[in-house]
Amino acid sequence: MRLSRSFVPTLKETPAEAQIASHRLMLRAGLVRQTSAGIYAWLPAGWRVLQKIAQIVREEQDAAGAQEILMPTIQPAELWRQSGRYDAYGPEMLRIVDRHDREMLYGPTNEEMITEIFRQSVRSYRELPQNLYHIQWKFRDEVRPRFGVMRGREFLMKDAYSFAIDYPSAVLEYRKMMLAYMRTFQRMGLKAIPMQAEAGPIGGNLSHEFIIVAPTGESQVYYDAAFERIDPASGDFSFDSPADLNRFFSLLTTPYAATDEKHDPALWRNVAEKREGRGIEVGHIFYFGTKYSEPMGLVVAGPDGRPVHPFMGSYGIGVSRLVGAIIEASHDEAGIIWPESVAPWKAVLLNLKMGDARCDALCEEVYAGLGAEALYDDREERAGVKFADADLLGHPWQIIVGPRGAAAGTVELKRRATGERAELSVADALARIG
Ligand code: 5CA
Repeated sequence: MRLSRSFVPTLKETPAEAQIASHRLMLRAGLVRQTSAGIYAWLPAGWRVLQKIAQIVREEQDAAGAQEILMPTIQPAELWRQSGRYDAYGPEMLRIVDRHDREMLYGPTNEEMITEIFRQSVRSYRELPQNLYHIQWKFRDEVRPRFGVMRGREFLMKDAYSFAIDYPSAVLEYRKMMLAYMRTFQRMGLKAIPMQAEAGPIGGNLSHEFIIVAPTGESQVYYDAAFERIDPASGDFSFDSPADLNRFFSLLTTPYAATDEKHDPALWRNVAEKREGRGIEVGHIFYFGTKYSEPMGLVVAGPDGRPVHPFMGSYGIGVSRLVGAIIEASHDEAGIIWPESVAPWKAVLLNLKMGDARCDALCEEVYAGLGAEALYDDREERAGVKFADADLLGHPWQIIVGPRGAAAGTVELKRRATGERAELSVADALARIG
């Protein structure tokens, strides 16, 4: 993409309303703009990041055997009356009345709706287990939306829902999601720590939060460094092997990890390598058995012909929150430092002297060689402005073309994460970027 024709409205000044680095940087780098309290428009660079994150989430859900669907944002109140949550959910739910005076709501989550879909369609234990997910906008009228997309009112969530005929097979679905989550966050350059959690308004009796450690996290966390050595991407764990899933689960749940409320200094004393920090919750999973299938009358015929209420779980990832969380985990004074897997563009090409025939020609050659994952800063701007915007936007690679190099047929390649620079031929620079 040519920056001169793109909508990437960067800001030099720090927006006064932004309290934390990710919020400031998302506004300054032109990723998002707020349109109402806690509601954001995603601009081209931000939208590219959001889609890349969603795609990683999608690939790992698919690998775990979950199937993608898309449920509506608007739901009938009636479904929530059946589960008993309509009144319980309180003022966080955005309630709407249509022209026929029917009560509707903008979904904060979809347990009721997916249970209704299953109730219409599934009859026998032979059709289970199933896990269905979607990536869809949610609305929660948070009392205090803050920190930009980290605690928004409208936000993008991946939510998956599993159905099983009995407890052991429900637990396997839960453990598959744990493995999928660890792989998902690892691909985004994040170290996530699963922590036993309260189930809260989703309900149920088994629940884990996935926390990434960053200085601006909302809660204090304590954990054993053993987590940092777990490699979920190793070929040792297969979604098809219950033994692997159980072994992975025990690797994840044996080392000490706790949030402030649950922190036990007595247990902590026995941890060899202590780690402590602030945590951002990027995912939350729940097993809640028949909490929805029973009141909503979802039944299937069990192996012995008797009716059974399926055992359910739900599994959320904060897709839009992850954009902020990744920035919190990876930035410096100058701006964002994107992990390559989610960067809006893999490389930026800086033409330091637009209009100089050699610079322009060399840039066109490099730009053609880079393909679709490149942004070409072809604006009529000073070099200093281009350097600052490149660091702010956090592209993993910068290719800098100036008159001196252009005369010699070389470019400067800079790696954003380390600041390393090298003077290279075009071919070598392209090879290095890969
Ligand atoms: N139904 C369950 C699982 S699908 C559920 O809704 N879980 S949740 O409430 O924990 O939300 C899942 C994830 O969405 C959270 O872990 C968090 O990462 C993200 N999330 C929740 N509320 C917000 C919010 N206000 N803004 C941005 N992300 C949010």
